[in-house]
Amino acid sequence: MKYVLKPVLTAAAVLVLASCGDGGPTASPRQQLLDRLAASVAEGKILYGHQDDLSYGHAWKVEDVTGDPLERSDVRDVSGSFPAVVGFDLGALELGRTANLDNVPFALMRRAALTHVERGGIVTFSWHPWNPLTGEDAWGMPAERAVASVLPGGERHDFFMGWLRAVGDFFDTLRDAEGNRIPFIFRPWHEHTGSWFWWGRDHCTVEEYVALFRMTHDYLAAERGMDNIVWCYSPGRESDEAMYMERWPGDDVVDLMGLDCYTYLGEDGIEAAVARYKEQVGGALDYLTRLGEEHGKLICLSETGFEGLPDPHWWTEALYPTIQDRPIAYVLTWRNACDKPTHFYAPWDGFEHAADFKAFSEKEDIVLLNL
Ligand code: BMA
Repeated sequence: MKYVLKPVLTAAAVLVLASCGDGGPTASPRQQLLDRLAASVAEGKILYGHQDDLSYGHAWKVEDVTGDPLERSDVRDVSGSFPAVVGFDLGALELGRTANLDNVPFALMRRAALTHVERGGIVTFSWHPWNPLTGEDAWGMPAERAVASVLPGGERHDFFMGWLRAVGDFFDTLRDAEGNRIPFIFRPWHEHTGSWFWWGRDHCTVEEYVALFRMTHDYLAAERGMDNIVWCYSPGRESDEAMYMERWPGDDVVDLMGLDCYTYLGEDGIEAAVARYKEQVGGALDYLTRLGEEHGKLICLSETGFEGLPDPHWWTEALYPTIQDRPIAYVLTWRNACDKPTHFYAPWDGFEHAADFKAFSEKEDIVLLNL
C-alpha cells in the first residue's frame, strides 16, 4: 500500500528549501526533517497530529504487538486518513518496564513509530519520567530538589544518567529497513512553566532547568551522536512572552518552539471556555510567531485539545480559526484513552460530533496522511 502526505512539495517550496542552503540529501536526518517542516510551513500548511494514534483509541487497543498491521486509528475511522504526526510517550521506560505509563508496550511503540514514518508520517516523543529522587511518578509531590539532584555533582546524577542511557538505547532502535536512524521530534521537560511535574517552575531554578535540558541534549546529540533528533521546547499555557523565554535552553539546543495549551471547561460553560482558549492560544501564537522569526525557529502547537469534545464545533470554530494563517508546523491533540471513556481529544467512529472533525480535516491547509 502506498501512503502520501497531502500535498506533495510544490516548486515554490522546493525553492524555499534550496535557499536554506543546508538542506539536501547530505544534510543530517534532523536537518532534513526541519527542512520538510519548513517547506510545509512555507506552503501555509499545518500538519495534524494525534497522541498514541496507532496503538489504541477510544474503546480499542492493539493486542498483537508484533503482528497487528497497525491500520486502525480513531482519526482514520472518522476522516479516512491517519494523522500526519503521531505522538508517543516514553514515561516508565526509565524504570525498565516493558510498557509505558499508559500501558503501551515499547515494542509496539517502536513498531508504530517506524510504520508511521515508513508511510510518510512524522513522529514525536514526549517523556513523563518518574521522580529520580523520591520514586514518585512525574506528578508526585513534593518535588523539591529533584532537578538539582540529577545535575553533575548531585546525588542522583549517576543514577539519572542511567535513565538517559535507557532513552538513548530505545531511540537507537528506531531505525529504518536500511538500518538508518529515523528522524523524529523529541520534546523533553515540557510544561515546565507550571509546577505539576518535578521539573516544574517551583521546583528548580532557571539555571537548573536550563542545565537539565542541555544535559539531556548533550548526552543524546553529542555523546550518543544522534543527529536525527529535532528538539522541541514546549512551555505550558500559563506563559506570557517573558515566562516563555525565562527558561529558554538556548538557540543551539532547540529547533522547534512549541506550546501546550488546552481548552478547559470551567463553571462558566463551553462558550466561555472556548473564548478563553482562543484568546490564550491566539495571544501565544502572536508572540511565538515573533520569537520564531527572531530566533530562526519553527513553531508548533505541541499539545492541545478539549477533553471529551463537549463542544460540537470545537475543531472548526475554536481550533481552526485560532491557528489558521499562523506559521505553525503542526498541531497535536492528546490521546484517546481506551480505558477511560471520557478521556479523549480526537473523535472516534460513532462519536456524536465527529462530523466537525471531518470538516476540519478537509480544510485546504490542514494536512493528514492520506492513503
Ligand atoms: C495525561 C493523561 C494521562 C496520561 C499522561 C501521559 O495528560 O492523558 O492519563 O497518563 O497524559 O500520557
